[in-house]
Amino acid sequence: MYKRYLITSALPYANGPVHIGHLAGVYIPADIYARYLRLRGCDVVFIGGSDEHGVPITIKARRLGVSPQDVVDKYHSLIKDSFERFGITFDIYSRTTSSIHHETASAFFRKLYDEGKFIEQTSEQFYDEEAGQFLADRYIEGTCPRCGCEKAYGDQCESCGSTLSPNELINPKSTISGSIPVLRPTSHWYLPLDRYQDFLEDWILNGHKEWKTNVYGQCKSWLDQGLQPRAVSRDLSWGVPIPVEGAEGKVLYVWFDAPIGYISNTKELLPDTWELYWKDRETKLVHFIGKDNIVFHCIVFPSMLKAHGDYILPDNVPANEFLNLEGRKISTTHNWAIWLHEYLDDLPGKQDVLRYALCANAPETKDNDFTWKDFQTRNNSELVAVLGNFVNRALVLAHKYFNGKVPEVYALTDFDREITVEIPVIRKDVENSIETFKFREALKKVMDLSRLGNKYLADTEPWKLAATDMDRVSTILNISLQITANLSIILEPFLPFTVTKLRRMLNIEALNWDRLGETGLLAEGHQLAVPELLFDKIEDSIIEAQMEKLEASKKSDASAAGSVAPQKETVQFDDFGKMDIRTVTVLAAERVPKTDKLLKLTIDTGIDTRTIVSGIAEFYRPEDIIGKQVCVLLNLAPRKIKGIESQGMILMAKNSSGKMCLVQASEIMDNGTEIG
Ligand code: B3M
Ligand code: ZN
Repeated sequence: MYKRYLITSALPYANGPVHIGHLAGVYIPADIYARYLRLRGCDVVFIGGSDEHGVPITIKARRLGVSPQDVVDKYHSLIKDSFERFGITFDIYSRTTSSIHHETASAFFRKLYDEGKFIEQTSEQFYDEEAGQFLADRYIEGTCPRCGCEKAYGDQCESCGSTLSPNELINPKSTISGSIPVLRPTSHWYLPLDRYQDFLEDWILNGHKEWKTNVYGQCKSWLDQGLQPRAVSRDLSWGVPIPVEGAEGKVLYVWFDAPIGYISNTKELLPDTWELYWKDRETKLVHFIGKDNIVFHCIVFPSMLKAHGDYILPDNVPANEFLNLEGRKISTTHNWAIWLHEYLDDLPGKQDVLRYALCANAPETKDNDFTWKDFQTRNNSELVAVLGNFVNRALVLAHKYFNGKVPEVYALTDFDREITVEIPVIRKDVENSIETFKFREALKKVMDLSRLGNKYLADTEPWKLAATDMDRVSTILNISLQITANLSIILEPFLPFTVTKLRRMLNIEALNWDRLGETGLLAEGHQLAVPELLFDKIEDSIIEAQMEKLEASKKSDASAAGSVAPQKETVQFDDFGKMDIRTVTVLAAERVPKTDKLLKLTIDTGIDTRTIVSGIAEFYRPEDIIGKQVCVLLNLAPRKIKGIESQGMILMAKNSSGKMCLVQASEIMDNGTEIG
């Protein structure tokens, strides 16, 4: 064993909530590992945090008309709270917008810069002259050269899935101003990964043959292709500013600063001793991540650490594959996910059921599928029928025959011995599995201990002996209860909430891992508490409700993907003629306080100046709309909205997924011009 352990788990982007895929792939395995090592008395630091930089966050902010800081503040607390409620035992969960992170990442860059570890290169990149800024690939939209979809992004077409580069787009347009971007030279710093090729080949391909095959294989394929320099800076205003003179308007590339977040968060947690965890060779560093992050954790970050020189390298990177949901890829954009905060509200008190189902079905060696049916079966046929049933029988019988006191052991039979010698064997197996990052195998063996208990009770049938041989009943129940006490140790890394309940029922304190295997954990005569059920059966109606919820999101997504609303009833010309629709100009605009969707607009109608409240704040910021000429239904009866009288309605095009845009005349007309 190592002297200390530094466990990191990928820092989720703070631009959306976390879902079951995150939990299964990263946080549950990392938490099991951390809890296990702590139980063994090891010195462990478990680091988590939010990744709060990067272009998608700025895009989300722009779309919502709020600042990137607002976006990350909201999701950082939501994510942090979800993890806490699932019992993920981070020693710290911090964030990359913290000042300590900005300082740490900045100093890291500066040291490499001063030592000449970067190369500087100039390239041509798209620039928005109207907005006065360089455009990240995501900010450029155009026609996909492969499938003709008109809404492809500069880095990817979501319609056909092709990876693109912005100069392949036909008719590229800036999504910030709508103008046509031009190419402009810009210079950036690159980490010359090719210089680390030999070191990486030796370190990974020769030195870490024990890594999981998916991880090792991905690294080998990157290395076989030959590594290229990678840019570590971006022209963007959101991120850690590049600490070099003349680099105004440039920030660290998010994948340069994010892994440094592991270091910053350790520093924040342990201001005086953090270096022991990052620089002492007797520390074992393990990164828990998903498979899309392998190259950054096995190739890029180790090269950064190597370039810096002072740091240890990861000992292992047990990356997982992906978890699908009911046969489809989990997707935030298509709302195909089980969000952790919603699960916690919909199925209160069932954290361990999900922890169990996700671990039992973890995508360790290949992509796996989560289904609600499997979740129900895992609960009903394994947690309830095996684990819960055994514990309940042992406790109920002890209450029935011995008033809830742990009974004495009389003569042991060969069968009793056969059963009890199994416990240390299971313990060894579980240790081996956890230490080699095979958590589903470990959990299976943990469940073998409750299967063993069930088998013991089924074979000895103490309830049949009560009339004839109370000494034997006493021995059998003592052994059964000792097994439940062993379960309270071995289950802890996996099902911590259940263990708390179990300990309460057994009326014992937490026991260390090294006690696991003993048959005298509960003293004879020890008073047990009243038994409760460890798990409840999950009825079909609960599962059906969750399935319906998913189906509903599928339907709304299908309509978003192109179907249009059917034509409304026929109206007569006179009906239409009653509507007074005109061109008007927006003079002023402001957000309506305490709402996400509403803007208060002051408009010049050509007749008068009036106020209209419009639900477009998700799509337009006040400054985007001031000065625009738009179309308004003038003679709509006035209505009070949030206490403001709205005199008319701005015309908007709205698709079935709720996206809206303004309707405008194709040329500027006088205000008050009638439309018909
Ligand atoms: N933010 C990427 C992801 O969620 C990411 C990981 C950073 S770990 C330093 O896939
Ligand atoms: Zn395409």
